[in-house]
Amino acid sequence: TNKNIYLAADFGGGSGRVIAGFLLHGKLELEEIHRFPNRQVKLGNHVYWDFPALFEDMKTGLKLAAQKGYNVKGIGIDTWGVDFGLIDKHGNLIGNPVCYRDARTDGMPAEVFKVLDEKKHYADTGIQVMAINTLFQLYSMKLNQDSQLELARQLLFMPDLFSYFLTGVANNEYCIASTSELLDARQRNWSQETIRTLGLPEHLFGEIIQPGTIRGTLKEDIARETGLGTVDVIAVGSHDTASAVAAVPATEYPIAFLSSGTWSLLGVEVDQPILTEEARQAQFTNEGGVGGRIRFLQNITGLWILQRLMSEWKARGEEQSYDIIIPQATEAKIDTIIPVDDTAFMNPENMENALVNYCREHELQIPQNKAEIVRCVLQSLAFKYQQAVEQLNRCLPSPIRQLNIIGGGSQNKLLNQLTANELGIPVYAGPVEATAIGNILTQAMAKGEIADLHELREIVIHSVTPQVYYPKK
Ligand code: LFR
Repeated sequence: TNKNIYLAADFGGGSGRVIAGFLLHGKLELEEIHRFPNRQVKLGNHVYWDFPALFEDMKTGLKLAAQKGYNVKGIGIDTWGVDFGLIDKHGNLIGNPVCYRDARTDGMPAEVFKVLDEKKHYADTGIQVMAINTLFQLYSMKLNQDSQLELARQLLFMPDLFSYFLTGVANNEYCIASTSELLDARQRNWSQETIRTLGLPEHLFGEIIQPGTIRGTLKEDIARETGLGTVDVIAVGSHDTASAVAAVPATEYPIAFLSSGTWSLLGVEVDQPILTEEARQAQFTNEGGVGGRIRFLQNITGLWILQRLMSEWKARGEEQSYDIIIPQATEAKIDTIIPVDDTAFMNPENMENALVNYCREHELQIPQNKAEIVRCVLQSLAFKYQQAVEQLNRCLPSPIRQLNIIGGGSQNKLLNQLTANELGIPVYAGPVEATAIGNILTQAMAKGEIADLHELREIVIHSVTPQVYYPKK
C-alpha cells in the first residue's frame, strides 16, 4: 500500500478518469481509480461542459486514491483541446465553459480572415484553421459583445482551470495553449500580433509554462477534503493528444502516430514547426508537444460518429456493444465512403439520420442495417487516414514506414486492419491508455525519475506490447 504513485486526471470529450501510475525498475503499472462520463449540456442558447461536476468527479478520484493509502507524488491533468474558462477579478469562474461544438463559431473563420491575412497567420501560428479553435470562440464573443469577455481577467484552458482550482495558481500550459491558434509557433509564446490585430483583451493571456514543471501544491482545503495532504500539481502535456503522443511506444524517427478517440489526430513528431504553404494547404497543424517537440498532425473527425450512433441506438433501447457490432461490421459489405469531416456530422440532432440523408443526397448506396452503418463509418475513416498520410508524406523528406495507433480507438480491430490495408504499411495498436501514461511519465520526468522523452518512451516500450496489423488486400 505504501506505493509511490502519480495520479493522472484525464478528461476526454466522452469520459474522464483518474488513473494511478506506479513506476518500478523502468516499468510502469497503471490502476484505474475512478471513471466517469463527460457530456455536453445544452442550456438556453449554448452547449456547455459541466465543469463543477467534472471537478467533483476528479476530487472523488483523488479521495479514492488517498483512501488506498497511496503516497501520491504528483497530480497531472490533461483534457481535450481548445476550450477554456474565464476568471473574474475575484478569481471566480465566470460561467460554465462553452463546448467547442457550440454553434457560436459558425462562420467565424470568414470573419477573422477579413482582419488577418490567412497565409501569414498560418506562417505565424502553424495551426490548421478549425472553427472550434479558441481564437474563433473568442472572436465570436468579441463580435457579440459578450459580457463575460468584458468581465474576464484571465483565460484558463480546461487543464489550466482544473489546476487553478486545485492550487490557486493561474497560468497557461504550452501544449494546450498551442491549440488556441494564438501562439507563435516558433517562439512558443503568445502571438501578440495576432491578439492585437483581432482586438482581443491582452490581459487574458497569462504566463506560458512548459510540461514537466511544477504548477503548485494542493490548496489547504482541497488537501484536507481529499485526504491527500500537500501534493504537487505538475504540468504535463496537458492537451490529451500531447500526453498520448509522448507515450507512443517507438523511439525511431519519424515517430508517426494516430491518436484515436473522439477525434483522430494523425501525424508525426518533429523538432521544429513546418510552416510551409504546402503544410497549410494540406491542413496540417503544428501543436506543442512534450520535451520541446512539435506535433505535426491533421485533426480528423474520429470515432465521434460511431460514438454518437452507439448512444442513439442505446437510447432507443437497442443495447449495443462493440464486441458484437464490430465482428458484424467485419462481415458487412457496402461500398459507401462518407467524408467524415463534413459539417453534416459535426453535431447533428440525430447521427443516423444525418448519415442516411447524406448518402441519399449524394446518391451513395444507403447502409441498410447497423452492421453496414458501422462498416461504412470505419472504412470512411480508414480512407481519410490514407489521404492524410499521402499529404503528410509530401511534407516530409521521406515517407513514414509504420503507424502507431494509440488511445481508446486502438481497440477497434476492424479499424486497425482497414487502416493497415489502406496505408500499405504495418500498424501498431496500443496502448489504449496512452494519454494517462504520457501524463504520468511526464510527472516522473518533472520529479527527476526520468531523464528525457527518449527514456520516457523506452519505459513505455518495456511496459506495453502493441498489436501488429500487416496490410492485407
Ligand atoms: C482530442 C482533442 C483533439 C482536439 C479536440 C478538440 O481529445 O483534444 O486533439 O482537436 O479534442 O479539442
